[in-house]
Amino acid sequence: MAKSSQSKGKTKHPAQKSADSAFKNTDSGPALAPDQRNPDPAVRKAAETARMAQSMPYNPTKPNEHGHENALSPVPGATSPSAARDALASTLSEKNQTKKYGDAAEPGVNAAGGSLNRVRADSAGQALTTNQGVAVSDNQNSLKAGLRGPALLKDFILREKLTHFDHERIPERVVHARGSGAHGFFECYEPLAHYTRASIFAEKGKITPLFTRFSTVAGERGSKDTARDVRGFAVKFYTDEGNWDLVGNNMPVFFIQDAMKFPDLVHAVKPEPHHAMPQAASAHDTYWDFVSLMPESTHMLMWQMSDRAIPRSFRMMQGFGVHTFRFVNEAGESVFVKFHWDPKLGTHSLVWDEAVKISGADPDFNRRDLWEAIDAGDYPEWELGVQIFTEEQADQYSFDVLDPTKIVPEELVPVQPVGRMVLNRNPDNFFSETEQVAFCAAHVVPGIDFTNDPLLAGRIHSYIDTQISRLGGPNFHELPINAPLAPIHNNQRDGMHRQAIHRGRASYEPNSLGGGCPFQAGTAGFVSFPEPVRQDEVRGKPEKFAEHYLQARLFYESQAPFEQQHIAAAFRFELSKVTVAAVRERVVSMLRNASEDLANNIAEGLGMPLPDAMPKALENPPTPEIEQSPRLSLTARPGDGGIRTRKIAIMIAPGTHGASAWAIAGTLQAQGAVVRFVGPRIGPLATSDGDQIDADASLENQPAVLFDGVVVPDGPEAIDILSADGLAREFIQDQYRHCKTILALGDAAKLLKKSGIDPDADQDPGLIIAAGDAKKAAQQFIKALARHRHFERETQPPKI
Ligand code: HDE
Repeated sequence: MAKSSQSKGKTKHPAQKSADSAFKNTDSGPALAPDQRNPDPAVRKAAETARMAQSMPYNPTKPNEHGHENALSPVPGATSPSAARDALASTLSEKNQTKKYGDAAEPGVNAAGGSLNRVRADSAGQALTTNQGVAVSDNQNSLKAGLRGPALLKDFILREKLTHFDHERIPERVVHARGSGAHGFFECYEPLAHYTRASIFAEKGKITPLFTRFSTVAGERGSKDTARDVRGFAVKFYTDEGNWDLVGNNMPVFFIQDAMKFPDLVHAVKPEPHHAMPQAASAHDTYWDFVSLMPESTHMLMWQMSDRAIPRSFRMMQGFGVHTFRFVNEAGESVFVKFHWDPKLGTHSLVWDEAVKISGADPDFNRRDLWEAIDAGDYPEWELGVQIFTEEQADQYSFDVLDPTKIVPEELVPVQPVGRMVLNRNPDNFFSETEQVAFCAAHVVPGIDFTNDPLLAGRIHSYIDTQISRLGGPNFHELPINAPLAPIHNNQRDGMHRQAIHRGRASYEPNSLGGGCPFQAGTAGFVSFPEPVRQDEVRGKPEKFAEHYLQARLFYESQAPFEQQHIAAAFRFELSKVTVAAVRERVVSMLRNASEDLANNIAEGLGMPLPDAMPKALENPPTPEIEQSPRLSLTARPGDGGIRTRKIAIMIAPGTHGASAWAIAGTLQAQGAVVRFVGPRIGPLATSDGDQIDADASLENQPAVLFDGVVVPDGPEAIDILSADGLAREFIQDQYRHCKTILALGDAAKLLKKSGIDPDADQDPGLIIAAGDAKKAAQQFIKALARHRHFERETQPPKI
């Protein structure tokens, strides 16, 4: 029951000239303020309100709104804190309490922000209820007039359930619709105060919670994970000075230079509008038509056609902030900065044939991999690195650092590690967390600022705008996954789905009736870097943006030979899917400006004459600083050399030598590999030594593409069975074609032969034929597996 604690104070103080009740009206009032000493709550509230208003006879910070110096160091807003809580209350009745409306807001607290704990839900031991909390007696039947009679309109339980269901879907992200996320933390290595006042870099060992979402760009929400595509790499840091979203990709450059072209790019790559095909693929006419008319895309196309576009795992790809940003320190000094994420496990990719097959065998391949690793306690980790350089240095480069189609080569500015990210908590609920998380390139914190990159400018607008339609209104920041840990206090009010219940009546600033709160923070808040702007308003690009090919060449020339082959093969595949020959020709003519070798290779592969090179926008390009950057090859980042979380198939059949199979499984598991016994069917299979092995996967349900390596233990009977099984042979062939490590023990060499592989072939460190000791063979296998792939095996076309 509600109880009233409101005093009925009747005492009229001699100094008071008006009736107590005069201060209980919500309109009009006496000329004189009430006496401060009157104990009547309404009168005291009025008295305190009057005092606050009087204490601010004018706006004392008004003069600070003018002039350059003031603009650089804004002052905190004026406040008149009140010791009397009631004075700032919306209502005196806030003292009454029930279980639902609880107590008055805690001083200075907006409970709509903060930890996820306040909204976690668990139904253990609970009965089913409606959304109104009414227990549901029967969740099987609708309410009917008789057992065979009509359903009744008054069945509010059925209607609530169906209505909610009818509205379960929300618009998917226009790009990056398919994604997977996880919680984790960032740990700062050393203070970076010299460069930035960003609080996450303030102290050695400082931990900042975060949520990261990886995504593909073109495919719809239910599309496959292994499409050839850029991967989004978006991190929301819940810093103690507000949320910082580093919304990057797994490639350090972008297709276009200006936000004006983004809708065109996305329309071109998405399924073609007349027949809505192809899904999650750039291999179609409109895409190649557009990019070949936009030669600044050439550099990004090299990355997109490289193995970077088909990562083995989200855990094994780099991330980049792409744009040049600014660090700003306490003194207001700024340097340019580029952000890099480097995975501890190294950078590893799939091969195309494998990616295509995985999209059928397991469209959730990358999502499953991330989830399983975290749940197994193998927390993925990345190092955050920064490239820091000054504006003066940037002016000397042959390229413009505001051009997002260019990198700053590591040879020019090394990457310094500044901290690490560990993802150690899977979400409880995909929709509430991964789907509702709203990243925004405009979310920066004091110490991090934008540059004039014209692509970034458009992003600063676009992300909030898109969330408003995706998440249904302007209050998406209050969704638990988006709410900062730092307190939120402002005068923004109302709108769809508002959660915060604001106390008090002053929702404007400056105010005196709310004690001046919330007041502007002055230099403690975000102060934009005062970059001078003294130019004509124009629609155009700086001259250096006109150079489109040098870094595309740099990337191609920096790749290992097998990577170059993969790039050529990817162009060949994509362009072979184009139906308009002139588009194909245009792409090749554009590529001639980046690499004659590549253009030739593609033209030959497509059976077309080499077209003339496309005229360049900049006839006399500058001399590039470097022509090779070994760090651009995936091979430069092998990782820690371990095999943790690598998936290994141990192929068994009735008659497998059990002791060998167990010995190998044990050795691999001890190194952290994920071992699966794959049989012709799942379930227990008798071994040759009188044991049983319970196959947890079958050749039917887990094809080769889902494994990093295969071991075939010995046992003549088993090998005969497997050799006669087309699926087993195909398994071995795919493992071989995809350059994975294969270990055949004893008789298992026969299965290799039956699969068309010459087991005597030397020069292939990934093909291990071992006679006896299974444990020793396992060690050899581990060493070979740590190389990820054995591309020396690869031929064009594939032998197997
Ligand atoms: Fe995005 N981008 N983008 N983008 N982007 C979106 O925001 C946009 C760009 C990136 O996991 C959208 O919430 C414009 C570059 C990622 O939720 C949208 C331009 C980079 C994600 C949007 C760009 C990115 C998005 C769609 C050019 C790498 C997924 C849904 C001016 C640095 C984040 C949404 C997540 C998502 C707009 C270019 C990365 C429409 C206008 C460059 C990782 O707001």
